Amino acid sequence: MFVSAMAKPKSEQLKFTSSTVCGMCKSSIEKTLQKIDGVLASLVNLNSGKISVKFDPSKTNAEAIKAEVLRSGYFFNETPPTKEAFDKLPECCKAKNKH
Ligand SMILES: [Cu+2]
Repeated sequence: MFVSAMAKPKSEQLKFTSSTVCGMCKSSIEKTLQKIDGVLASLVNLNSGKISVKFDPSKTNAEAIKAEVLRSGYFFNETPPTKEAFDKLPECCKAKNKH
């Protein structure tokens, strides 16, 4: 009776856009995401800034992932990163965020 619910894979997907402007942004966001316990896979599209993350919902959640992205100095959709984190970014990575 509950077969369909039980067959659901234990992973959820989170999609957001960020402020990636160069290869360094891409790799630092990837590193940030992969450090989070429960993140299974991440895909960062440098040109569009679109990021998708697959995670185990029993270990982490969208809010935690968002917090890590902001702490690493990058936008999570319209939410700007903390100033401290942003200031630590290499100059090249700040370009898009100066607007
Ligand atoms: Cu960069």
